[in-house]
Amino acid sequence: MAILIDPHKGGNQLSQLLPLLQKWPPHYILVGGSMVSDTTTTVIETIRQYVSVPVFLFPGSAAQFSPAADALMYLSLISGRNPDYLIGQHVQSAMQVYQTKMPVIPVGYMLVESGSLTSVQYVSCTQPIPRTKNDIAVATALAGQYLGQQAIYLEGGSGAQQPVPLSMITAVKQHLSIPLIVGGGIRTPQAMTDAFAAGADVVVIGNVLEENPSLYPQLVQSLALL
Ligand code: 1GP
Repeated sequence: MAILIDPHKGGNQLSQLLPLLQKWPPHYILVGGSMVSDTTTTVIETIRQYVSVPVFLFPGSAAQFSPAADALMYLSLISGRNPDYLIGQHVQSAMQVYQTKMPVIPVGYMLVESGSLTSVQYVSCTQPIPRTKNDIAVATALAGQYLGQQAIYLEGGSGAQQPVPLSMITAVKQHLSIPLIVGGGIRTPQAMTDAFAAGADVVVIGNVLEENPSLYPQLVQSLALL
C-alpha cells in the first residue's frame, strides 16, 4: 500500500494522519498532485519526522521537483497524446535530476475513464482510456513496458468517482512483467483488497485519507487479512 500526500492540501488532516502512519508504516509514501505547491520539501521533511519508508515524488509537473525525496517517479502519460506530458516536462526537470543525482523510476502513467472529468485529465488535456476497453489498456501498458518503463500506473484520477475496473487490472497484470500500480477513487478497505486480488502490486490511497484519516487503521487491518 502506498499513501499519496498532496502538499497543496496538507493542513489538519496531515497532522492526524502522520501519527497513524508512524504506528503502521505503509510500504511507500508518494508526494505530489495536480497543482504546484511551494510546500513540497517542507511536507517531505515533516513526513520524515514520523516515518522512514521511501518517499517518492509523484509530480504533476516539472515545477514540483524537490531534492528532499528518495526518488522521482518520472511519469510519462502514455494513455494521452500530449507531448508535454510524454517528454516536455521531463526535459524541463532533467538538469535538476542530474545535479541532485535523484534516483529516477520511469513509470508509464495511464489515465482510465472514471465517471467524471478528473483534475489530471483537465490539466493534462488528454483523453482517458475508456473503462470498457481492456484491450487498449493492455496494448498501452505493453507499449510502455517495451519502451523501458519500470512500472505501469493505472490511474482513475485523484478523487475518481469509480476506481479502475478490476477486469482491466487483471487483464493488464496478466500481460506485464513489470510492477503494476493502481490508484484513484479507492475509498474502502474492500476496494483496496479487491484491487490487490485483481493483480495490483501497489495500491495508492489519497483523497479518502485526506477526508478521513481515521480510516487508515481499517485499511491496515484489511491488508493483514489479505
Ligand atoms: C491519485 O491515484 C492517486 O493520483 C490516488 O487517488 O486520491 O482518489 O485516492 P485518490
